[in-house]
Amino acid sequence: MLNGSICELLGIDYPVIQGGMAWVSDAGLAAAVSKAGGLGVIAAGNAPPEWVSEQIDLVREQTDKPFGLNVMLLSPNAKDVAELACTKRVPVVTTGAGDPSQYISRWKNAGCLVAPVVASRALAVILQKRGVDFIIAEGSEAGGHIGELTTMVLVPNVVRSVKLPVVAAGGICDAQTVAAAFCLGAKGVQVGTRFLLAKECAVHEEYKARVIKARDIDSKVTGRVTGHPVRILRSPLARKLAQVEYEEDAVKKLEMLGEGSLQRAVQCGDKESGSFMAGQCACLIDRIQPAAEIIAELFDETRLREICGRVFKD
Ligand code: TUI
Repeated sequence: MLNGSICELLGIDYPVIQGGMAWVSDAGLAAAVSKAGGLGVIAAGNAPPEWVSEQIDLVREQTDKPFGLNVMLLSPNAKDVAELACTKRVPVVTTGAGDPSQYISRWKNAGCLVAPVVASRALAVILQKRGVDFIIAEGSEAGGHIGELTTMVLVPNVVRSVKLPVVAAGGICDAQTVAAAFCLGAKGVQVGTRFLLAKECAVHEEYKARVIKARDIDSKVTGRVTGHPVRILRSPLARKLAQVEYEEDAVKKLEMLGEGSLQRAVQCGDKESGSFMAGQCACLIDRIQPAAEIIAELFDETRLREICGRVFKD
């Protein structure tokens, strides 16, 4: 059940891609997810190519299974990391936070599968023409940098607009939301926030504690005036960001507050000035588990049958 085109295309057992979360998605998490039958993804974020190269080698030391590399297009290192994907023959490249058009032919010539994250129908249509292999449509329930549209609207709109398989992202964290994504026409899911609570995820224990205790109203979108809105959990930093948003020189002030804030949350659990990025679904999850157990729960066949059975009975 549910293991169609995406599994065959990627050579994986479950149609789940681990979100490429900057500072979070390292070789340890990616290898755990790939070993468990999903697609583990290393996030380059703003990191230099040397660090990314090391992480690729570390994944390959731990597993022969396919894995991905997420290229964050706003990074000053994006170009070098994009080239690294070719030289290291990374099986799958995902992208975020921009239009990857300029890199696609290089990646395809190097034999990579290419899956951009999009936040709008228009970019999905353009990237289909450029020859990507599938599309990841990420709704604004997601954590980190987000677009305007919700998963509920974006996913079916992209599904009806392209011929390629579509993977749904944003708000997907359990069997119920996996079933919902497939109802919207997706052929797979990308999951970020739930993997923050994987045993193999090396974020600071304070970060995990905050995700565990998050309520629905603890999710905030900051930095809208910069043109790069970011969803984070409520914190002193979130409050400061909201305060300066409409002040003079807001963009500069927001940049200064944001600088290094994700790293401080991930590595130090900095309660004052850390940026704890997480999706809205943080309020739906509350347990640290091995990645393999998370994947088993996402695709719990009995549970999925029960959920879908209920949809058609009522
Ligand atoms: O990229 C993400 N999530 C991220 S990136 C990130 S690092 C960062 N930190 C602060 C500010 C900005 C980035 C943290 N979380 N998700 C994928 C995603 N892509 N969400 C939205 C988009 C997107 C937005 C606009 C993709 C394409 C796009 O196109 C605009 C264009 O250039 O056509």
